[in-house]
Amino acid sequence: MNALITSHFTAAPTALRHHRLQQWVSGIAALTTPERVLWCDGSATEYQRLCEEMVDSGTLIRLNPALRPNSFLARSDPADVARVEERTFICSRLEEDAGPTNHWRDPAAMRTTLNDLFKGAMRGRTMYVIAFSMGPIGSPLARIGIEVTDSPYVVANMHIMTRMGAAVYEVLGEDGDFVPCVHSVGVPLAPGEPDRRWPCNPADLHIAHFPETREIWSFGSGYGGNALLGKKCLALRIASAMARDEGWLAEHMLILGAESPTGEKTYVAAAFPSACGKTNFAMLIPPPAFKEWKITTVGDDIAWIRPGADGRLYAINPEAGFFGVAPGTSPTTNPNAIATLAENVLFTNVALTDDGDVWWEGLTPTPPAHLIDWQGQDWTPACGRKAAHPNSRFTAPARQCPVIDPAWEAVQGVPVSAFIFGGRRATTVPLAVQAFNWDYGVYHAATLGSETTAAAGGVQGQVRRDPFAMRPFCGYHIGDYFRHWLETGHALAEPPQIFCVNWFRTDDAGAYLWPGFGENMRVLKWIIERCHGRANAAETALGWIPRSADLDWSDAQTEAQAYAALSRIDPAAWGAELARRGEWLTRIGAKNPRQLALVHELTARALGEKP
Ligand code: SAT
Ligand code: MN
Repeated sequence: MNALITSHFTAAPTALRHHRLQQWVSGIAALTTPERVLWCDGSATEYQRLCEEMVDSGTLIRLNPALRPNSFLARSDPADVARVEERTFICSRLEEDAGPTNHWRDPAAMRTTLNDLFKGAMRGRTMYVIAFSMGPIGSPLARIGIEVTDSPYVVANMHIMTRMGAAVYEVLGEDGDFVPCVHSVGVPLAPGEPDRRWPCNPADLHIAHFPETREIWSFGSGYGGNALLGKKCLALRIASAMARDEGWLAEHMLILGAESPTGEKTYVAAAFPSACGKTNFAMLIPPPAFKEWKITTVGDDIAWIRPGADGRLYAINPEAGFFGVAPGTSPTTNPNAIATLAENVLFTNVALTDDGDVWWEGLTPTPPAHLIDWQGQDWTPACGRKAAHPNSRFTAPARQCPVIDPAWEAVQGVPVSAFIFGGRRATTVPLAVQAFNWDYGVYHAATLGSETTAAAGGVQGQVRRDPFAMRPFCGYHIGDYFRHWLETGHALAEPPQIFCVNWFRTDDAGAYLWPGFGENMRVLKWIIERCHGRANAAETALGWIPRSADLDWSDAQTEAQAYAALSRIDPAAWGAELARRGEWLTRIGAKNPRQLALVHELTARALGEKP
């Protein structure tokens, strides 16, 4: 290896004592031939230096420090704006271990492909070494990853999204375990060749996971979950495989705390597909009639959950920041997110205002008269284009959230009383249902459907099955995952209650029937009361559904009539829904647990359908 080795450490990192890590980094450098290797220390000084370098190179624009201190805007290549599921691979030894929801590749063949792609891939660039902890440092639930990357944008994001640098090397010691994560934008530079603002190589995009050897290799994209490998790649795909083997759960869930007027604290974890408002729900502000309730945020995207000695489940948020969808986030929809974004934020693909701040669709009711759009073009309200990309994002430190839960970094996690599953469904699915028991809940979650959105990279309005909101994120066979969920719940003395919600039901004209946002508190209160055995509900074929009288409508704008439409179980619609669910369960094949087929049959019979 001829690369120059440097570091932002003032003293040598203890990593220099971790022989296996040294060897591994040397090996990657020998393969990718960067100009230099830089060991990151995770300090604020390092972050500043990286951001300044990126401002100089044109990758970042510094926002007006008077309006948005220490914040920057990045504009990606228009061909690199979202996670790419078609190019995301699970490389388990056996194809049947990846299952029907994953793109499988033979690990040996993938290694050959990756070897070719990564050979010399970092030429002319710096290879950064990032030691990061998913989970509070020192938590028994935390895991360490080492990402090597040739993207300074990735390093800056990892500074916000993870705990990284010096403290992680201390935990790692001389022979601690880590998940190796290799990332390159896939654009080597010839000597003297000028760099692009956002180098990427979509034609050769590969996001490869080796669940058996617990490795991640990502090539060709600098964006979000494709490149910040601690997030979807480690904390969900690889962690789900670890969790299966070690008896815990790695889930695509927000975690929130709710303190009742009497001071009783309840935590719930909720799974929704990408871009269904998880961040908004996690930071919910109750309506005025509920002002005695306090909602606090533990996490907005990922939960690692483990059985405790008391037979309950305990959850941590493995992340340290929010990588949230910007469009639609406003002082009305999510004031807590807006407050979180006051300073120290990296924005990606939002619009730039004339006074050097950011704007996106929905931020203000009236757009500014002039903007520079996410592609760097002049923009006016009449131009017919979106100013911000629909999947534009903010990367912000979680500690800046005004309602961050006091226990959000508790090393043992917080106790989970309820799981909530929700999709985006214009019809069919009622506002709220409580599953009869664990198996019914797992059935509902396993057959969860959601209409795809442009932000999630899909076709608008098509229902796709997204079991547990984990379809793109489960690192092994989804049927085995369902079995793991059933077994985990059966072993608990006090399993959480399971609920399904749908904030997105519309009337025939396509208008939302439910106001959502803070009003979701009415449903959340019912859920919490149900967990404590205090609220009523009606038994239906799907589970326990709140009657209008079971919900707290204090100062509500929603009419009881609207609630009838929101909670209606339409037999024709459910006939079609059950047929789709049946097809889906069949697609999962022999690994689908028998209990789920049985619950499907019981549900169909209860609805008066032939299963
Ligand atoms: O880009 S990410 O994968 O992190 C966000 C998402 O699509 O859920
Ligand atoms: Mn997500």
